[in-house]
Amino acid sequence: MSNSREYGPERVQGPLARSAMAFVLAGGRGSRLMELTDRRAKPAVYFGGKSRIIDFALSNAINSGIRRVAVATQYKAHSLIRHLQRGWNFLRPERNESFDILPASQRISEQNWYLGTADAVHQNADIIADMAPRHIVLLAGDHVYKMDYEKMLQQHVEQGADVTVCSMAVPRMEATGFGVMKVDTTGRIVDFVEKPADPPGIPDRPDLALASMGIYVFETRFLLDQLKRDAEDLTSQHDFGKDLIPWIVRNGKAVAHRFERSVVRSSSELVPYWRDVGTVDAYWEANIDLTDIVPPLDLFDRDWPIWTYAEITPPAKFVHDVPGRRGEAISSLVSGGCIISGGTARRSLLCTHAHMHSWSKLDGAVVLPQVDIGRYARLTNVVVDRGVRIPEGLVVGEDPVEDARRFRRTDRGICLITQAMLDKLA
Ligand code: ADQ
Ligand code: ADP
Repeated sequence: MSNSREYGPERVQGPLARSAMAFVLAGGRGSRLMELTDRRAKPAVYFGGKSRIIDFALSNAINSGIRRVAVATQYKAHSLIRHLQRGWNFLRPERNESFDILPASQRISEQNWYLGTADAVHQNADIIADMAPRHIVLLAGDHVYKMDYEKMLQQHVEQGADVTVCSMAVPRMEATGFGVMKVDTTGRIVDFVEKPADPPGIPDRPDLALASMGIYVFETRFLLDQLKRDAEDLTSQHDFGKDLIPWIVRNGKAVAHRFERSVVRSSSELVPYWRDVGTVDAYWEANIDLTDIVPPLDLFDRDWPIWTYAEITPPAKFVHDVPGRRGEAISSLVSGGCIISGGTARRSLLCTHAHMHSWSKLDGAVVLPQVDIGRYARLTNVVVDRGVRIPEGLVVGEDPVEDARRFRRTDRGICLITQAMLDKLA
C-alpha cells in the first residue's frame, strides 16, 4: 500500500513546494515612491525596521517549503543584489537547492534588456529548463504580505489548471491599477482585463472587484511553451498581465485562487493583509500601521518569520540624564543600533542606527537606517531616507506650504525628506 493512501486524501499530492521554483520579478522601478527609488529598486526599499520589501516574497517562498529561487533584476539593482547576496544565498546546490540572481544581461538578444515581465522569464528559459522544477510560482518582489504558496500549488494541481492566478476582492474603484477578473461558480476565470478604467464588479457584490495580485502558478513546461509563443508574437508587449494571462484565459484553463484562504494562521491575522506600498502615502501608512497595538501585519509571528540580511548591531539604547531630557519611545518600533538620547519618538518606526539627540521629537516618522536627528528637531508624519542628517531645530509637518517648498509633500501631508533636499536648503 502506498504511503499516500495511508495518509488520506489531503496528502495524496504530497507537498508540491519542494519541487517548485519561485521566480521573483524584481526589475521594475516603482517610480511612485519618488526619491526613495531614485537610487534603489522598489524591492530593495527598507520596510518594517529590519527588512527590505523583497524579503516578504522570499520568506513566503522559504516558509512554504520552496527551495529553488530565482530573482530577475534590472532597474538600479546594486543595493538589491548586495542585499540578496548577503542575506539569501544560504540555499545550497549540494542539497538540491538553488538561489540565482538573474540581472538583465542580454542573454538572448544583444539589443534587448528585459522588455517586460514575460520577457524577464523568457530570457532565462534555458536556466529554468535546466533545473526542471515541476511548477513555477511567479511572484512580484514588491509586495508586503504573508502567504503559503503550497495551498495555491495544491489547488492548481487539483483543478488541472494551465495557470492559477492569486486574487483578492478590493473596492471596485481601487481596482483600476490591477488586472481584474471575472470568475464562474467553479472559480474558473472567464474574463481578465489589465488595469481597466471601469473595473467590472463581483456579481453579488458590485462594490467590489476581483483583483489579480500578480502571483501565478504554472507547470514549467506549459509556461516555457507560452513564453516562446509570446516571444514570437510581434503584437505582444511581453507582459504577464497584458498578454500572457489574457491569452490563457481565452485559449486555456485559468483558475483564480482566493487569497483569503491562504492567510497564515495567526491570532492577529484574521483579515488577509496584502499591500503594494507603491506610493509614499501607502509606504508610510503600512510602516506606521506596525506601531498599532494589534497591527494588521504581525512581524512577531514565530511561525512565519520574515528572513532578511541584518547587520549585527548592539541593542537600542535610551538615554535619560537630567529631568526634562527623557530619551523615550512610545508606541514605536526601534531597531538595533539606535540611540535615543534625550528625545521622544511617538508612533514611529526607526530602522537600524538612528540617533536622536536631546529635545528632538518624532511623531508618525518612518526613519530609514543611519539617520541622525539633531537637537530640537520636530518631525511629524515624515519618511526620512537612509543616511540623512537632520539639522538642529528643523521643523517639518507643521506648515504645509513651507514643507511643500522644501520637501516632497504628498496630498495627504506626508513629507519625504532626503539628504539632497536638505543640501539644497543649506
Ligand atoms: P503591475 O503592478 O503594473 O501589474 P509590473 O509593473 O509589471 O506590474 O510589475 C510586476 C513585477 O515585475 C514587479 O515586482 C516589478 O518589479 C517587476 N518587473 C517589472 N518590469 C520588469 C522587468 N522588465 N524585468 C524584471 N522585472 C520586472 C501586475 C499585473 C497586474 C496585477 C498587479 C498586482 O500585471 O495584473 O494586478 O501586478 O500588483
Ligand atoms: P540602499 O540604501 O538601498 O542600501 P545605497 O543608497 O547604499 O542603497 O546605494 C544604492 C546605490 O546608489 C548604490 O549603487 C550606491 O553606490 C549609490 N549611491 C549611494 N549614495 C549615493 C549618492 N549620494 N550619490 C550617488 N549614488 C549613490
